[in-house]
Amino acid sequence: MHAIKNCRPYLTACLALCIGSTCQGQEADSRDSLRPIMNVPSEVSYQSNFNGPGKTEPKETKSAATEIDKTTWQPRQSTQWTVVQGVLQGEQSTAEFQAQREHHHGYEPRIKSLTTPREFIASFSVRFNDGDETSLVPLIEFGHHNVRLKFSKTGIALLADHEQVQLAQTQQIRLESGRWYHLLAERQADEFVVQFAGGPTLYAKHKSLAIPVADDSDGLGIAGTRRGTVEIDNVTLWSIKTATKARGWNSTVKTLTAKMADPVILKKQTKEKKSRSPNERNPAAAGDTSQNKPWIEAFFAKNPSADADGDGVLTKQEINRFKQTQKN
Ligand SMILES: [Ca+2]
Repeated sequence: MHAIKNCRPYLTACLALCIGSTCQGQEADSRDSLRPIMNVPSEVSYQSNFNGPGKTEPKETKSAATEIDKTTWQPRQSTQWTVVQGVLQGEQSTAEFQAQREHHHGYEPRIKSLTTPREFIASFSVRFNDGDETSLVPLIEFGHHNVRLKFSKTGIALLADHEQVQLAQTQQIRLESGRWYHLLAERQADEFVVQFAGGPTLYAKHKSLAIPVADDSDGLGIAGTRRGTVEIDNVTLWSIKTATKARGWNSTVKTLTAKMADPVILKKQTKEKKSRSPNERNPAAAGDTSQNKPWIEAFFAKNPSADADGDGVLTKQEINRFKQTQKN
């Protein structure tokens, strides 16, 4: 009732959107044809094509890798991210890091955007190169475990509420190594819609979508294939005019929901997830962390395995527990 696998209805919508522009199925054309269908943009909160400040050099201009801006992007699980040849590129963590860890090894490049509004319009390009698909990755999510697109060789599933429910899925596009996916995603309240350039569009409405993620991890997150690389490009994030819908949304959503499939319940929430303490879920609320205290950052560098929950942020609580286990 709250989900849809939608292919054909979108073609009509796409044709309508594409009137007046070229719609020859070319990738760039079809990327440019993506327009918000649910939300009305307010302000751009982030925009980059990773070509450097003020530069518009073509990708063929091979330049050395540069460091990423960590005020806007947060690598997870010590995976390695640089800006190279006009794209944001990620690979797995180092062998040294992986050898020290018992979990959250960083086998898949993972990154989180720190500038995604809670309600947003997000347009970007992403591709996954080489590596292996697992039951968890590759994925694109908005809010950690909140609403997630799981890519696989058989299709793409739209999962929500800690991956307990599948709200939509498509077999029209699948995980293909080296293929660029251009997409435009929108969330408002309990609704989420994502358009892939060239189709399809996936829509979902579920009460869990409206609940902010407890650990302040509400941003766009991307994880690649195991031991593969990820490239991200052409990112624009907008805040939206709240409680306002784009013109035509009422009829668009009717089209989108006409062939809605029922949600598929995948699993019950585990007790473990429920029982995590607020501090574990919210490093910022834990006070001193590797993000604001140089001594904790230094401790983290020497003892990466102290980051028990593997979220890339070391808290004082984690240090205390780590010291306790060292004594025992
Ligand atoms: Ca670029």
